[in-house]
Amino acid sequence: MIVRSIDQISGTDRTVKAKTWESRRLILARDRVGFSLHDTVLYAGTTTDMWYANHVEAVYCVAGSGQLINKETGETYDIAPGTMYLLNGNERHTLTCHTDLNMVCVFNPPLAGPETHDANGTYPLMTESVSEVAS
Ligand code: 9YT
Repeated sequence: MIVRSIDQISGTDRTVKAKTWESRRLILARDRVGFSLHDTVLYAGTTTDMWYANHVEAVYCVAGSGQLINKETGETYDIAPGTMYLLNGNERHTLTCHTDLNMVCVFNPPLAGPETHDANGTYPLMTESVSEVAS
């Protein structure tokens, strides 16, 4: 069993900051369970373009409000506590934050740890051996 808190991973390589968000990566590839689990805060007033070409991601909103656009279809969705979206088709999407948005995110395959978005909003596919080096 693993028990781990946000406080314990603050200031470690499990906490990754980008321009529009901060991700606390509670479970990573090095934990060897087949997925990663992140507590993410996206900052109020920001818009983030993303395209997880190499991963499936489920995102569950626990606090805040915003708007999601599926760039493949043009559909828009209100994001609020209790709403989940699942990127099961590598969809390009945009998330706009009306307030700070607190999201719980699950990635498969699991992230290795240091991933941030490239110019396309994509995370690289990092291997287990890379994640071992990072641990
Ligand atoms: C909702 C979303 O994808 N935000 C970007 C950060 C990402 N979820 C992460 O690495 O935690």
